Amino acid sequence: MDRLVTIERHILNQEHQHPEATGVFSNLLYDIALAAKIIARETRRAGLAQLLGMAGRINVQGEEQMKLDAFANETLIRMNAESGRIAVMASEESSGIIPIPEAHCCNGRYVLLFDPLDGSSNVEANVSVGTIFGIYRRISQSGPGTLADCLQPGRALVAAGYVVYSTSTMLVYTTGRGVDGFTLDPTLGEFLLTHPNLRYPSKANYYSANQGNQQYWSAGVQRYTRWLQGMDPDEPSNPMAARYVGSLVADFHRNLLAGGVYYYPADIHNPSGKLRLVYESAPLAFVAQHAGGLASDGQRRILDIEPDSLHQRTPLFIGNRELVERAEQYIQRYDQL
Ligand code: AHM
Ligand code: MG
Repeated sequence: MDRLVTIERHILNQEHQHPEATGVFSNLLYDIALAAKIIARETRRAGLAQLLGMAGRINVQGEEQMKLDAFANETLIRMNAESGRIAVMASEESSGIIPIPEAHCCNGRYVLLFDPLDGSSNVEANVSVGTIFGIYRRISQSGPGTLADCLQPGRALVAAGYVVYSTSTMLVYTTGRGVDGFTLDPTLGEFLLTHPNLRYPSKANYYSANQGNQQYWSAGVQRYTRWLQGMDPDEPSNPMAARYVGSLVADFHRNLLAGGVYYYPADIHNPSGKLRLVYESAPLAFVAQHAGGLASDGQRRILDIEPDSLHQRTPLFIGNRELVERAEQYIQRYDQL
């Protein structure tokens, strides 16, 4: 019989590889896994509990906020605010930094950034949604954590990951030593290691983009799309299949397992694209990088971008390395830079 490895066991095994580890970081990862279980439970119960529908609030991005978003946001905040492990947090659903109560922040060594429920417009249609998180070391020396703690480039991440709430709940994360995936066994209430050492397959099968926006894309992105479809007359290629869930986490996850590229480029209405740098693009870029993939805004590596503000947006091309590099080449060749 295969060895059964729970996420707790896995985190502990990793901690043992670091003799200097104090266990604080491990406990932070447990807290996130527990928050994911609570959100997964609520996602399943959403219909029954009449949580579906708009909460009647507008979030900081000017979008209608679903009740499940608010629940996921509050769960992550409650789980981490008083743990003593975190100096400061920030969330896509909160306008400023989320300060930690004075009594709990000062010894907190880590910074937690998250998109609590990504793809939430899909909730009503029973389509997969997700949580994305990134963890940094604080850079401020003492006292409450600061905005600067939250505005670090993705290359400084110490861990990042995501949770997909779907036919099963999966948590995928990396601390920079390989990417591992865990599936929640609902009968045990445990995340079990089901996808150790995830790597992008060398052959990519899918591309994922909202082609309804195609007419608004730059010439380079439009031409790149034709190449993905095997229709660039100058660069023969095999056509790839299109798959677009509209939940970044779900599209990213499928492309990680089956090989592919997700992109949400800039367009004439949204010159910086749609996705948020610190809550969505940078954490997934860190996962992609450690699975042998790549993430770019079309010109720069996502992990090298220094954020200016919490809710900053960025174009995103993410997935198999060759496909992302190819996007950069098309943009360089066909767009007036
Ligand atoms: P959200 O964080 O408000 O849910 O927005 C992000 C989502 C991504 O999950 C998804 O890939 C994208 O927005 C879909 O956007 P669109 O409907 O424009 O294709
Ligand atoms: Mg999101």
